[in-house]
Amino acid sequence: MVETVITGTGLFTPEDSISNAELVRSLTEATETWNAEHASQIEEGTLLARQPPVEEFIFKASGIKSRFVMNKEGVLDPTRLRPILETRSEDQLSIQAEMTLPAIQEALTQAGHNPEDVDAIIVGASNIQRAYPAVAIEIQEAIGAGGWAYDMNVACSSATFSIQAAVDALKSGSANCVLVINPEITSAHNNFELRDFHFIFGDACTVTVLERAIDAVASEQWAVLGTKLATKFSNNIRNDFGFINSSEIDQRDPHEIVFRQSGQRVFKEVCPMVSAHIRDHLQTLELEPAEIRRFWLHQANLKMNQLIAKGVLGRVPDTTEAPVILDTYANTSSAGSIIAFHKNRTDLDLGEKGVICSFGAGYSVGSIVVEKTTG
Ligand code: CO8
Repeated sequence: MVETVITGTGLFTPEDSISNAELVRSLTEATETWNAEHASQIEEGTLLARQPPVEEFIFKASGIKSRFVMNKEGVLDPTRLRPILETRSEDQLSIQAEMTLPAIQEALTQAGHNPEDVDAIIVGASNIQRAYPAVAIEIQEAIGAGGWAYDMNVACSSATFSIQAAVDALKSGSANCVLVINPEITSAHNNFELRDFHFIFGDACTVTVLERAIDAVASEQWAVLGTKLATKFSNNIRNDFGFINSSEIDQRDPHEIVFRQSGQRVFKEVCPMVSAHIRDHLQTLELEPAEIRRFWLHQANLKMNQLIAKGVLGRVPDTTEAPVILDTYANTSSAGSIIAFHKNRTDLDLGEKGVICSFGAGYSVGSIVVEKTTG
C-alpha cells in the first residue's frame, strides 16, 4: 500500500482582530438606525423591530471571544457592515491568492520543499472569489509550481475533502507533491447586519503539504491512516449567491445571497452524525477511540465540539484532547480544523494518533486519521 504523509502546514492570520465588544457596539448602532428608519412600518406592524446583539450571549452560545478579518474598518462601520477590499486589475494578484502565500511558504519550509517541487494544488474554500480562472491556477503561476491545479467547494468540509483528493492523487500516481490550500474570507460573505450571524465567522488561510512517505524529507511527518467523507442534503446552512441571481424573475432578498442557517437544527442534526462518522471510521481502521490522543475538530461552536467528542469518547474531552482555537479565530470554515492541527500537534509522541474532522454545510463530514511517524 502507498503510504501518504502530511509533511507541513502553514497558517496566514490577518492583522486585524475584532472583539465581541467592538462588534456588538457597531451592530447596536446600525440596529438603532435601521429601527428608526423603519419606525412607521414597525408601528403599523408590517415589520418587526430588530433586536440589538448582547455581548455576553456570544461567548455563552459559541465560545467565541474575537475573530480575525481582512479589513476591520469596513466591518465595524455601522453604515457599511462589510469589509472594504480594493478592486484589483487582472494584472494584480487577487486577494484570495495573495493571502495564501505566507502560509504556503511556512508549509513548504516545514516540508523541506521548494515551490518547484509542487505538482498539484487544490484550493478548497466555502467562498471562492470568482468562477474562473481557478484561484488555484493563479497560485500555481505565482509560486512557479508545475502540474495541475483546481478549486473546489464543500463549505466547512473543503479542507478534509481536498485532503482526500490529494491522498487519492498520490496513491494513483497523478501527483507527487500536493498543496491543499484553504483561503477563507468569510467576512465578505457573512451577514453582519443580523445579530444571529454577525459574530460567527473569521478569516484565515491554511496550507497542508501531502506527499508519498518514500519521497518525504521533513523532520516531522504524519502518516494518513485513512480518510472518510460523507454528505447528506440539508437546507439548514445555505447561501444562494451565484451567477443565476441576476437572471431570476423574482429578485432575491439580499439576506439570501450571503450566509444563513438554522443554527439550532444544525446543532441537533450534525452532532450525532459526526460522532457516528468518527466512530465508524475508527472501527474501519480497527482503532478504539481511547487510542486517539487528539481530535482536531472543525471550529464552529465549543458546545458542539464537546458534544461530538463526548459521542466518541463517552465523556467530555479536555482542551488537550480536543484543542480550541475558535475563541480567538471564530469559525474560519474549512481552515478551522487545520488551524487546530497546525497549532496543537508538536507535543504528540511518535506512534500517537489523532483525527482531523470537519463538518458543515451540505451537510458534509470529513475525517482524516493520522499518526505521527517522524519528528
Ligand atoms: N445577541 C443576543 N441575542 C442573540 C444573538 C446575539 N448576538 N444571536 C442570537 N440571539 C438570540 C436569537 O435571536 C434567539 O432569540 P429568540 O429566541 O427571541 O428568537 C436566541 O438568542 C436564541 O438563538 P439561537 O437558538 O440561534 O441560539 P443558540 O443557543 O442555538 O446559538 C448558534 C446560536 C451559536 C449559531 C448555535 O446554534 C450554533 O453554533 N449552531 C451550530 C452552527 C454551525 O456549526 N454551523 C456551521 C455553519 S458553518 C458552515 O458550514 C460553512 C459555511 C461557511 C460559510 C462562511 C461564509 C460566511
